Amino acid sequence: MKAAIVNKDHSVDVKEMEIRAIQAGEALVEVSHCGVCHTDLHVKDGDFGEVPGRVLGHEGIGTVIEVADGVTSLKIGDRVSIAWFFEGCGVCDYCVSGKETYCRSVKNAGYSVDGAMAEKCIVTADYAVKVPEGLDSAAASSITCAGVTTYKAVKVSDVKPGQWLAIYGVGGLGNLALQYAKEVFNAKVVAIDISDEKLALATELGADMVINVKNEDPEKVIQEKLGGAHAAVITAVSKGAFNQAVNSVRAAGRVVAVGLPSDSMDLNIPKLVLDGIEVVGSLVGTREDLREAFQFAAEGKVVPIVHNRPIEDVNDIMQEMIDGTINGRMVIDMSL
Ligand code: 8ID
Ligand code: ZN
Repeated sequence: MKAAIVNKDHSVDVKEMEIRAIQAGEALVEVSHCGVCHTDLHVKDGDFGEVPGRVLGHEGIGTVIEVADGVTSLKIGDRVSIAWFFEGCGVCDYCVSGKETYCRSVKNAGYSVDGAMAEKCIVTADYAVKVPEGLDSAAASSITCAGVTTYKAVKVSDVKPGQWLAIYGVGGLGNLALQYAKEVFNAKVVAIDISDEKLALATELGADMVINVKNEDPEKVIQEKLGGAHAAVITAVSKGAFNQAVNSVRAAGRVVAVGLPSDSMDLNIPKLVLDGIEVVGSLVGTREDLREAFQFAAEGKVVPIVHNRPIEDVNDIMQEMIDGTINGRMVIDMSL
């Protein structure tokens, strides 16, 4: 089968490979779509460790074409997702207390196991979340990482209806953070980015205020105009945005870190203590979070902005992501 595979030199090749037979507990999925997430860039660059030979992709959607004997959670013909949270151990404290993405034995698609930028993908049947009817596969693909991650991050921010949420970065994740914040959590949103095109999209999607960091200081504007945001979600791949987010929330505000620049952020200790600021990381979402995130998209509350591309474009797409020219998400469509 054809697959997008990471090379030793951090490049990606689309080439033919053999896929092994499925084993107990597994299912074989014929992939139809897989979004390209900025995390795929971090993975291929070795930001979380070197993974030569790995098939990328964790925004996968496809149809089950084979199940191992004894599998009851999936059947042939089911439409399912292949997400970053690929499998947990199922028995540890994290797995049994609603924190399964933090399982210490977790497997991640397109990083520690082969992912969905391929014609076929093997999944652990009990962990492949079904896609609701009425949600098309390209849109579902964008929800499988960008959607669930930001839906969960807004949940973690604990922003209440009518309160202000600052969203740093309105890219593949951020545009969905904005939609979930507005349409599901009924928050007010100030969107911050470095690109006028992305901020124009944010305005179209209902942002109550937009700030281009290149023209204005978001900390100053948000403190002066809003008295500080109640919470912030950072999807920007930039240390600067993390520092600005801390300085743009009001006292007792919560800052949710989602973006993954390989960097450290500054955290002024007196500011942290005297203002009671909370800084918390948030990693994708559980299977239940993904079911919920899918459902809001199926109901049309959240509408992923997707552009379908052939798998051969994977390197071009990654370059476009670095250049910041993608509005929404580029989705590999295996039928192209
Ligand atoms: O579970 C998680 N925590 C998780 C899940 C999925 C993705 C984390 N991520 C991480 C990715 O690995 C990546 O580091 O979130 C980050 C964003 O992923 P993405 O949304 O897929 O990337 P993108 O489409 O390139 O969007 C990034 C946006 O940030 C803006 C860009 O203009 C773009 O709109 N941005 C940047 I880069 N620097 C900025 C800055 N200084 C900025 N916006 C504001 N200020
Ligand atoms: Zn992702």
